[in-house]
Amino acid sequence: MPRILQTEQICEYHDGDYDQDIGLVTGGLWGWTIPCEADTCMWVNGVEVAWGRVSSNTPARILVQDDPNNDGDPGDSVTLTCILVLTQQEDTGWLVHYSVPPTQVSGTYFVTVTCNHEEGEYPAGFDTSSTQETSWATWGCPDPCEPFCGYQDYGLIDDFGLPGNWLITVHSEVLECPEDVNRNGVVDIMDIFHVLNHWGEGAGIFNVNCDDIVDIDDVFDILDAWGLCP
Ligand SMILES: [Ca+2]
Ligand SMILES: [Ca+2]
Ligand SMILES: [Ca+2]
Repeated sequence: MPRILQTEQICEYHDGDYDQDIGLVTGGLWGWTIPCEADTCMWVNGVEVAWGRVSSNTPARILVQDDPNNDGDPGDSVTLTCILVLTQQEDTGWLVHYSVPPTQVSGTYFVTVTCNHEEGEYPAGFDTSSTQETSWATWGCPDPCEPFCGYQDYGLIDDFGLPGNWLITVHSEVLECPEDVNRNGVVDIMDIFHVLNHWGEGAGIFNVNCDDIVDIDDVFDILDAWGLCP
């Protein structure tokens, strides 16, 4: 049964205009990142990216990452989801939509795009007409799904003399009736069994109250919501 998702939110800092593109001068693997805020428990389910001058269908990755200390600095980010995508509509300014497996986020989180490209390519679409000082870059890490490998080479692009905003747009939604973890329309003992089977895990469908761990508090939330979903 499909999840019932409602109340969409969008996170973006750009103005929609593709003014420039950015890549590593020598080519190689790097990442570009924006922070987002989830006021409540949200599920990221899609990301739009505008690609710069890079060969068509270049493999890239889209990451959803938690910010453990919620300070908006991605040096300590923890990857929740990392999906392989191919670049499309390169150098057109079109924001290409990619579906992301629903990923639970709360507080500050990040969306990062990583790409290993050739010298002379510039995969990251960039809006230079203003800056929200929220666009980060990272390089020097070998794993495309772990682009911030322990406070390595990274920073706000404004600090590198490149003020502007990445052309990234993030879509997220609130999950209705989160206590119904098996999504069958009723909150009952089966949901408690599912939670018990995932005891001690972190973010995900079984973490009903959206804190750091699946534990007794999630069971209490299920008991409080007992019965049919609204
Ligand atoms: Ca942080
Ligand atoms: Ca249920
Ligand atoms: Ca919990």
